Amino acid sequence: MKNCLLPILITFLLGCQKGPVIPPGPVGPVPTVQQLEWQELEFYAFVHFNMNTFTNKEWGFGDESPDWFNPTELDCGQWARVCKDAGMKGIILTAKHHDGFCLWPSSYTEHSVKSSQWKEGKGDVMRELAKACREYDLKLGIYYSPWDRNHPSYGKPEYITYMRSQLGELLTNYGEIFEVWFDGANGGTGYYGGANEERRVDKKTYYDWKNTYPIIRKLQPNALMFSDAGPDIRWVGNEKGYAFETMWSPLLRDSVYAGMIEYAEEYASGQENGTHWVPGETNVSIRPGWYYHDHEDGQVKSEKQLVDMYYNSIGRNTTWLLNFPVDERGLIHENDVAQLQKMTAVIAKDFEHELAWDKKIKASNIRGSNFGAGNVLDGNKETYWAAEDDEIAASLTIDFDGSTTFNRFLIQENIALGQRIKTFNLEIKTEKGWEEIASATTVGYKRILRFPTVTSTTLRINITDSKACPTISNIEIYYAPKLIEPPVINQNENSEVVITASENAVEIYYTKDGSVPTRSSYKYVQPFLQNTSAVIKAIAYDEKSGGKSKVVQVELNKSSTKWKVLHNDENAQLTIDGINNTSWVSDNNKSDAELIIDMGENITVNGFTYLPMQNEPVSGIITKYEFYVSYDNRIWTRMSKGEFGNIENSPILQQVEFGKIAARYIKLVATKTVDRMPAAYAEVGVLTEE
Ligand code: FUL
Repeated sequence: MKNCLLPILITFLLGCQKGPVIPPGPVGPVPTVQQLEWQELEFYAFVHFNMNTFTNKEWGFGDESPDWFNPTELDCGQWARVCKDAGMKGIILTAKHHDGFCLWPSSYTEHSVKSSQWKEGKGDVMRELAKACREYDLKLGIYYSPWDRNHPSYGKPEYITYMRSQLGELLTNYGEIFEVWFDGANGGTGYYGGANEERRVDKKTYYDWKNTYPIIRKLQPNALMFSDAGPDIRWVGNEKGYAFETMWSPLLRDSVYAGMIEYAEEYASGQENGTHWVPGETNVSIRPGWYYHDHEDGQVKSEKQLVDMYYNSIGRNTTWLLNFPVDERGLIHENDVAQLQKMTAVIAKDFEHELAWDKKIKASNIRGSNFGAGNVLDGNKETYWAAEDDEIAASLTIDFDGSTTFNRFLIQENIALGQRIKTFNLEIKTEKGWEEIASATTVGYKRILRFPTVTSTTLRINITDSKACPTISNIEIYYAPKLIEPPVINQNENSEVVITASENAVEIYYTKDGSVPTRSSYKYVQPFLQNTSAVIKAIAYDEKSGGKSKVVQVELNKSSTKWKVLHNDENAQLTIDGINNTSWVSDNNKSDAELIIDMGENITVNGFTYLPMQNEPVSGIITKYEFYVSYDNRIWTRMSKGEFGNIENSPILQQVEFGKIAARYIKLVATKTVDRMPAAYAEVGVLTEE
């Protein structure tokens, strides 16, 4: 009798519990405790502030005088306040950039703040920032450039000792450090203590990372190290502010080294079969350059660009490291603060009301009652839904209990057990049955999908392929209000103004006299001729929602109409057409590496500008140049010779200043391009004194 009852009892209990309650085993590499905590920071700041701030460069050569470093109103408290208000969790400072100047009074070099006039050599930016971060409860990180264009020993074994000693100072004197950022740019020309030469290093072996990492670990066990190759956090392979659609945190780490050419293409998105947990970090600057240049005051990224970056970084399984080029005063510029605040306001609105938290949810499969579907809506990151071991495709269905309108979907895997999901899609119930509204690949720590607004009573999330049974810790659903983007104003080669709206549904109004456009201004219907100087301002209105965009404005200046590029190829004129999206590629002859412009009259110039090609596929970006002026197109005076720092990763407008000189002709000579292809130019111009 007893023996007969036992199997019945066991069957009954299992029936109630549905399957075993043991958690799924880990799949592939898993994060460390430190990596898990770091991932939750999500959003933190980069500050590029160093010698380049005062020399107006992106990369210094290493021969700069320490005296030039002299902020007038340095206030790290302002940086911390701005970051804290934006919901950022930490600040990483360029303690030493490629030019070797140190923001702290290092005992191992004279090339530091201690030799500057700032605070009579008694200042220490690292200390001021550490204090501000403590006050505002922010984490502190350091950027340390392994490449040092100032140090006499760079390239020799002694330099590694120097680098380690400096890291020792940074990692012991400023409290807890959360991230140590190693740049992949390594080796090249430099001052090197006066040698003025090119020094190449073997990026794989020179820094002896194998023995350098443990030193850092010992001094700061909780700090994570960043580089292309990790070991803890990896680069996303671009400086434009986006991670890839498919983003695996596992990486084939042993195949990667910092600065490898093929990294961006082959490794940046991680690998499904990656051997180590090395999650991505998306780094981008709020302006075109990493360092402050006053000519970029009007080029701070727009609200729309920043919002896109949020979704394309944090929404794609990476953290977001947003850079502020702190200015010569030592402050985050007002324009940058304003744009940052606009972005955070949009994001706050987008995620204001969560729509699924109190709704009914069921799963196609669960491994046991501890792993029920309700765990994804309970707001507790420790609990999660898991399917049975061999279920690599499964679905969750949310019943909204009435029609619900939404356009954002947020999902998180329980990454403590590894990243699993390979593909998933979303469907809503319609009168005709299930209709797919979005599909995507990886999830990881967090994935956010944006899609056109839909209304339905029911949402189904289908995990269509996974490395092992899915484990989901969180799902959130939102309705984000429409962001109406400002129109884009351009002038074509026939001097016609073309205004384009971001969406068909909106109407555009504009003015030509500098006044603010409203619905009573000119309504834009087609391109119009504008062959005199004018300030064009435009605005977009969405009749349906009643919303309007910000006002956008351009100054159309016809002063360059007297200009002519002296070249038989008609297309060479594209380099002075004022349109950034058109460019001219010189052909292979050596003489074509020269671009000569006749400005039509003598002009007093004090610099020149070069904008590399902006359209993909980009080629012929000039890295080294010479710039000449002439009265007669026969006798030329060289005004400048040099390199455009970081132009490969960041192909932005380059601005080079020199002493005032009157000239009618200018000549830009490309002596080296990034890919050794013929030089290409989007725009070339001159700087003139006001
Ligand atoms: C790059 C550097 O060369 C840039 O100057 C900047 O620091 C950026 C964050 O990383 O590799």
